[in-house]
Amino acid sequence: MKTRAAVAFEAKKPLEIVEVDLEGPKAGEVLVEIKATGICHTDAYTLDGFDSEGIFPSILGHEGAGIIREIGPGVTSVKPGDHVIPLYTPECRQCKSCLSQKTNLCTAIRATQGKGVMPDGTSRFSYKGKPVYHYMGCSTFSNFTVLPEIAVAKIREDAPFDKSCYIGCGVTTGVGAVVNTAKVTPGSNVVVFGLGGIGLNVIQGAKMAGADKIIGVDINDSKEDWGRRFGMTEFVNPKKITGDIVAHLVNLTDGGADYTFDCTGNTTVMRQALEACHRGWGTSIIIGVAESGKEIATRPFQLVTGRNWRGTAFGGARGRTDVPKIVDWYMNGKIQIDPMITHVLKLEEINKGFDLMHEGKSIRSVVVF
Ligand code: NAD
Ligand code: AHE
Ligand code: ZN
Repeated sequence: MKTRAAVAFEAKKPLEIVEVDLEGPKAGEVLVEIKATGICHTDAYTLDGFDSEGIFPSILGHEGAGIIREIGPGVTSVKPGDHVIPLYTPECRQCKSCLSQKTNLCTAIRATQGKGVMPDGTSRFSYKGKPVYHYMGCSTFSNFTVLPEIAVAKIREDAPFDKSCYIGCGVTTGVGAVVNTAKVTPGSNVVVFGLGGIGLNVIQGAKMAGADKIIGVDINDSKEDWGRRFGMTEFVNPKKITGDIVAHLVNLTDGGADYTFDCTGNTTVMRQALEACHRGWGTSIIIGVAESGKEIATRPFQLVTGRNWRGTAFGGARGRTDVPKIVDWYMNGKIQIDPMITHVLKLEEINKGFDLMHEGKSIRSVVVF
């Protein structure tokens, strides 16, 4: 079939809206009509050429929602008409990682996913007879896409696509980092670095978990109002304080935070987040994705004296199990999504969504098909 898609032909170039060819689902795969997709900073990072696994031409996008239109041979867990959220972290429930119950990082298809192809080693997308690669196993910047069955979460049918798509990455990543990875406890002091589409979800997760102080750190002053809307109690712009940001935060939290979260992808900030943790127990969670080649550093003494440095992907969520529950949280009013969706765009306007993100003018832009 033919489908409209925003194709990343080259790094650092705008996406081009073209009709691509899409092969139907093979064994164990499903065809999904994407109804809406968010634009996450990770899409921009890959388009800008910062991803070690970046591959072109490809169809980016990994934060979508849609409807199953066709299933390949052997598919049993979903059927045409089911509403689904694509999962860049699948859940096969059979691999060593899934069976361990210690991680959400399913390994069933990770190797082929990182190479931009389906589990059989080929792409379903092509343009003018040449392959166009998949992205994070999802490629939600296409009106139709093919995914492995283990990489879709079936969700309730009354959830609106233009909101539930955000659960495909940003919401689950931020809220999940708090509840699944850090396991923030009531009364904790929390510091969140970077108040964008992920950081605001960390804030609402921390509020839900009963945190006491929730301090937001951002170099963009306009993020203060945003943070306060979701439960932030104090705001710090590191450019506006005198002295060292770590000392400032340690002072605000009576010796250091119980939990800190990096939602910037900046390795200098990651170090600050670790060092702003309380001696003896503070835990820093890296969510931000750093540019290819960047490394983190700190004095080992920071860890010797009891700080913990950890990371999380997709908020530690097991997609097929946890994503439907997060959709329920949204539908039941436990978490908010609507106010964070600042811009709704047509596919033809998708590059504007990237510009708004780089200019710090959006929280989430959503493309509706
Ligand atoms: P965003 O662009 O919406 O937000 C980033 C925020 O960080 C902005 O408000 C910006 O002003 C702020 N910021 C930038 N530099 C800063 C600095 N030096 N100090 C303080 N604040 C600073 O991006 P997003 O969509 O929220 O994504 C945030 C990060 O999380 C990205 O690196 C993205 O790739 C990553 N991410 C990771 C996962 C995961 O599973 N681990 C999932 C989604 C996104
Ligand atoms: N491909 C990059 C790493 C990118 C990365 O860390 N991605 C996160 C999700 S970001 C979503 O917005 C992730 O899930 N990581 C775990 C995984 O298995 O990819 C690189 O450095 O090669
Ligand atoms: Zn993302």
